[in-house]
Amino acid sequence: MAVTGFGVRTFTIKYVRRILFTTTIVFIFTLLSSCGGGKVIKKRNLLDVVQDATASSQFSEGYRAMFAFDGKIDTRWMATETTWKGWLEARYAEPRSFSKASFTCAVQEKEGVPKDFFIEYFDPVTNDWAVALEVKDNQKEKWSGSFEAHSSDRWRIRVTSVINDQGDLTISELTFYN
Ligand SMILES: [Ca+2]
Repeated sequence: MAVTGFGVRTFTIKYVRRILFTTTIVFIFTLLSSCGGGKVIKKRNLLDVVQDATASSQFSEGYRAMFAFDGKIDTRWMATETTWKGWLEARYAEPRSFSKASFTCAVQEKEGVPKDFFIEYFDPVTNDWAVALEVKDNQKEKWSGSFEAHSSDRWRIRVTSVINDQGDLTISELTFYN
């Protein structure tokens, strides 16, 4: 009897503990949801995601424009051979206000890394591209720069020369942000 009673008590305590644990989790989740914190973060992240990407050219299917916006350093966009210039555009679901840009090129000997380039946004008023920043003689594989904030759903980098022309124009990751 004593052993059975002990077994029932242990089982009951475990059961009550599980209910208490589940209730606490549900309570915390409800509390966070009512604050709206989680929803706001999710919405902001979705807006910052590049919806579509295009480029002046692509070397092959393995070097698509979208590969410069997938968050992976081992995938990249590359233009067609022998041009050493071109542009890479990010499109967003809604106009986004940005004041900074950065890129990373995971390549050897700075092959195909942008040297002279423009950061541009599409201006719906003039229906044309506008220059947010002009960069001359960049020598870094990991570049970042800031400029006066502009709002647009289309942002791009337009490159006119590369550091080492042994490789064609390429970018592993391009980011526009604030
Ligand atoms: Ca990538």
